[in-house]
Amino acid sequence: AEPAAALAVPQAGQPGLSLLSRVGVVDPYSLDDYRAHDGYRALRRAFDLGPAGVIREVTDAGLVGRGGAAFPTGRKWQATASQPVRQHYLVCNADESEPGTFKDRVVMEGDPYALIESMTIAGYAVGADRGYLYLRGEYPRALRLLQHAIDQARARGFLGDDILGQGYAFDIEIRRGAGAYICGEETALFNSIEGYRGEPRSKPPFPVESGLFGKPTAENNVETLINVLPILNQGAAAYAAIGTGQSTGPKLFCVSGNVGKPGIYELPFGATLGELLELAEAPDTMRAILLGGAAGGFVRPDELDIPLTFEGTRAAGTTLGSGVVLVLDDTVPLPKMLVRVAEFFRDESCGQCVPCRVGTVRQEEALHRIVDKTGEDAAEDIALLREVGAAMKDASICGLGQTAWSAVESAIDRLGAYK
Ligand code: L3W
Ligand code: SF4
Repeated sequence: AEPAAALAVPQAGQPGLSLLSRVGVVDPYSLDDYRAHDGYRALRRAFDLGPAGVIREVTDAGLVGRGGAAFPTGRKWQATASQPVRQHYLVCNADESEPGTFKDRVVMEGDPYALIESMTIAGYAVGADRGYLYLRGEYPRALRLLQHAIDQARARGFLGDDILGQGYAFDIEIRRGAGAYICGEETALFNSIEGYRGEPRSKPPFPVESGLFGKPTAENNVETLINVLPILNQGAAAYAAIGTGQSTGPKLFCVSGNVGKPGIYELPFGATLGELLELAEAPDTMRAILLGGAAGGFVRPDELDIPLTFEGTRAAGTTLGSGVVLVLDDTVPLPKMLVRVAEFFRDESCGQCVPCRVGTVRQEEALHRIVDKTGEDAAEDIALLREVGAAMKDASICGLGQTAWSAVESAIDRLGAYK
């Protein structure tokens, strides 16, 4: 049996600028219902603007990537569009696998046509005639809905050789992941689509220059892509007026753990962690909050004034990541949870580079020893963890190894774990 989709709680409250306004409202199987709720208005505007005009709007809106790294989307699209090689690709990263992240699933299951329309606009902007949607294998309901949406869109002229009679050809193919977290790393994802092992490539060259099948590729997260709809429908200025200078627009947060109301929350960038946790009914017994998922970091309950923006979390020495907010109360045994995080990274390391392949094993061993030796001095193992963590951070090829020690480090330094 498939688990039900997570609770969706629209909070942005800005008509036309909410990412979740159709979720739970439209019939996700109906193209007509989607069109009756503003669907395919943005694509028509995109055709009016032309590819360069779309990129200008996205750039002026200040949209940055929602997968965690916050790279400017307009810059990525411009860099892809300007490559002289003829074949360009658009890839949607829907391999949502960061522990605690479930926002893209809610969008794909509740508003699948929005993603298909967004990919079509992105493909048009970057000069791609083919898009790949790389979907987490454990999302069977999303697969069914998205495939249905693609088939319907194609049958009705919203995909295919001559979209809406505008002479633009674009089609989308879904590829399913097979359960490897590392395939969410953009270049491992390309390798997976190409039929190779899901191992990250060294960057540069960046995908905008040499991505899928060695061709210029724009790769974006689901949430990043669907932001293009309010940007084109309402205009870049209205969009950029939401949030802060460096983090514009609405943001989806995945709240889970020991809270009264877990689910997806949509807030304008700039709300504080405390405001979000009040909506989610976090308890007084809250002891720690994990921001950004397993690759993120812990903060304390006395740090609730941290603004939920990329720059605000960075200034506070933590990360927004992909929007994970996981709450732990006083019943959670933190040392055991850290062992679980370490097991996860050891399991999911692709093994390609030494710092990560060996470091994730050594990290897990040290954390096990600390748990097993309760009451004894953990100083020696903590020193080893720091040394191994620094090597992973500095010398790993990709983000997995570079962040495999982040949660443990923040637990030691911010929460005073093992004291
Ligand atoms: C052209 C340059 N393109 C960078 C592109 C690059 C990529 C994007 C970001 O993600 C994050 C981590 C965690 N010319 C470029 C350029 N690019 N320089 O910009 O690149 P990068 O390398 O900074 O990050 P990344 O390795 O793609 C790692 C976050 O992931 N994370 C996990 C998220 C999980 C999900 C999920 O489950 N859906 O998203 C956890 O926090 O923050 O920053 O496209 O090619 N000069
Ligand atoms: Fe593979 Fe880890 Fe190296 Fe990334 S850091 S390439 S996951 S071994």
